[in-house]
Amino acid sequence: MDFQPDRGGKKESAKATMRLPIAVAVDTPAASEPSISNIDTSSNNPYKAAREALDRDGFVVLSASLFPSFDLEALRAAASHITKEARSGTWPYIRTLPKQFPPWPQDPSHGIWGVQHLLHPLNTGHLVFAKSYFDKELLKYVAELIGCDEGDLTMELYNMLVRPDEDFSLRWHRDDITASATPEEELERLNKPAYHAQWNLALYDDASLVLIPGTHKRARTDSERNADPYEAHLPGQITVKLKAGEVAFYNNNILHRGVYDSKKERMTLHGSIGTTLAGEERARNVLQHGVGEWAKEWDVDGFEPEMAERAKRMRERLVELGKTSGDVGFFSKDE
Ligand SMILES: O=C(O)CCC(=O)C(=O)O
Ligand SMILES: [Fe+2]
Repeated sequence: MDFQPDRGGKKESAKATMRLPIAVAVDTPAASEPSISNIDTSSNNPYKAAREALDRDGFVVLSASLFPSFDLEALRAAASHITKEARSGTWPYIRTLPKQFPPWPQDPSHGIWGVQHLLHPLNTGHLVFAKSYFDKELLKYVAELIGCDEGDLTMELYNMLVRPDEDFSLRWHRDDITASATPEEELERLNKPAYHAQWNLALYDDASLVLIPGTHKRARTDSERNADPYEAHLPGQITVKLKAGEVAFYNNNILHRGVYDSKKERMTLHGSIGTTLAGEERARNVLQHGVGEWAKEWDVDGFEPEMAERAKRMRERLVELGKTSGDVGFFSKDE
């Protein structure tokens, strides 16, 4: 993880420009800026350290050494296979350019930036992906980061973010709070528990995720609110630089964007897990991706027994969420 110094927004309002001395102060890394957290095996209690960093900064990077059972080689092979199918139109669950949010048309002719539903039983590599999604060690972090028992964990999403064929970026956003939300509306959601753990597991080095630490706990400033949606440099932003095998957990309502380089291989597993404590708070964010449709038919054939048990229970909680929440619609259907 490197600090990426801010160069100031070009679209600041007159009001924001008047506060220039403060904006200049942000240019020099200040003591109040969150430290970049990279947790590894040298931590006495890496679970607690990860939770503290996530609560404080809204994201945390965990070293590959904390997940010895991840098989990068097998994951890369399965990832390449499904990506090839996705680009050729054989795998219908894709994120297509230039759309940012679901639903995505199933036509890959303008290129893709994501492959959806890695755990779908029709994906020939689904067991390889399941091994990483239901990994015992990963789930221990997930429960600690959410602040719930492992018995409360709910299966959500396992997708993959891939290199687009042309440079492409996502606008600044929070995953489940609209850009038009008032500061009060932003705070109403941000003051509640996150109720999920979302992560990026990089299979190749990845520097695509850009975020502003601390924005998971506060409303946007005037300059963030008034900035161009694709503003390249907002005060305090950092680029999350992951080496292959590293995992970044982040609160998906942190202010963030994706900036994608078509010349650089990207295969980053993008997962989320929820909790029964959330009630229906997560329903739209998860079910809008269509996971409910196949998860209810899914069995855990081929899983080793202990993992099958965990997976079955987590799957049941997802199916239950689908039943109780009914039609959830989409977060931002046309964007
Ligand atoms: O590319 C990334 O890591 C971020 C993706 C993202 O923000 C999203 O899918 O909402
Ligand atoms: Fe996002």
